[in-house]
Amino acid sequence: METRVQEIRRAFDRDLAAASDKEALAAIRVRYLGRRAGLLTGLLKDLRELSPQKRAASGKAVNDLKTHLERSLEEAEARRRGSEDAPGEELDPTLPGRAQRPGTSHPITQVRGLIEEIFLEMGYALESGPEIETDYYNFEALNMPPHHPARDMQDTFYLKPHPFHPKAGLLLRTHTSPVQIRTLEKQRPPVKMVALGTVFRRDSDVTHSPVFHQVEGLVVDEGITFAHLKGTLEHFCRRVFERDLTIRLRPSYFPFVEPGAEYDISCIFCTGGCSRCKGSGFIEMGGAGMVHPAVFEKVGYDPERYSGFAFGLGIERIAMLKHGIDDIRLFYENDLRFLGQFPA
Ligand code: 2NM
Repeated sequence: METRVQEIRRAFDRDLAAASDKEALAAIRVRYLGRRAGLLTGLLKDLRELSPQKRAASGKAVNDLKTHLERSLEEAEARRRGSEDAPGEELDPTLPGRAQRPGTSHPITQVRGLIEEIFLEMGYALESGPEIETDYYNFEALNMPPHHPARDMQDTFYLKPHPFHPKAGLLLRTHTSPVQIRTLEKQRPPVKMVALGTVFRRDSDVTHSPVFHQVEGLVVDEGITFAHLKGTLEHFCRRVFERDLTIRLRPSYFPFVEPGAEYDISCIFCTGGCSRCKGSGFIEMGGAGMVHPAVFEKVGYDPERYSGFAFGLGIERIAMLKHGIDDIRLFYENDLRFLGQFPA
């Protein structure tokens, strides 16, 4: 009898070790503990046929086996349940996958790219320069001496001297015009360039950000006129807004141009008057003018021989008009509900 008990125990241990899933465990339970034909049930039946003395001797072995079978199976089943998904959390392979939404470039970057493309088509060179500038390049070379009142409109951020930039009076550029000055210095006419980049002003509301992006263009050669300027602005604005429109120039003042003007486009939202053009039929775009002789003197160009036009505009402003956005801060909040609306 004891031999039989040992055989069953060994066979059970072997079967249990080999059981890899729920079904295999269930089969083992039936095979060893099954009430009608289980191996243990068979042993218990045999036990009843023995004489009282033999029964007492073998009884303990059979009982120990019973405990072993029940405990081991119980444990194996518990381990098995633990490694399964909790009820209601089973993997459902029929569910659709989670979409991977590819990123896109920022709407300002997209509009910047479009503007670059348009000027490249017209034969302009793209130039760039530092965002930290000297007073000379940001103001003085542009005909704004130290106490010039025009500096008030471009209040900016000044850098304290630091071991890495010990020069006093460095500032964050308030426009990209310093790039025009640097280009005029390193080149001789004909000059035909645009500078696009980040600029900084102490200014903040729904249409003004202390950090924004600007485009400034400059063409210098013999015989450049105001007519060239107007034609250039008209072509550029038609291309960027993808529609027929007209340019309106209004006299204005910038220290670095003479004559100077602000330019508008005929309203791209209405034909007569709406809230975006405030009933005027025109939308402000930027400033422009003929390069001031004092600027030419600073870079060593003969103002009697050369003339040039220059213009500036804000990239955010173009993006807001193109997409009908009314709050500039949306561009800087990095909210994907906003940014996701500009697939590349
Ligand atoms: C503007 C408006 C008018 C401008 C002038 C120059 C330079 F350096 F050539 F003199 N660069 N940019 C200019 C002229 C910029 O933006 C509102």
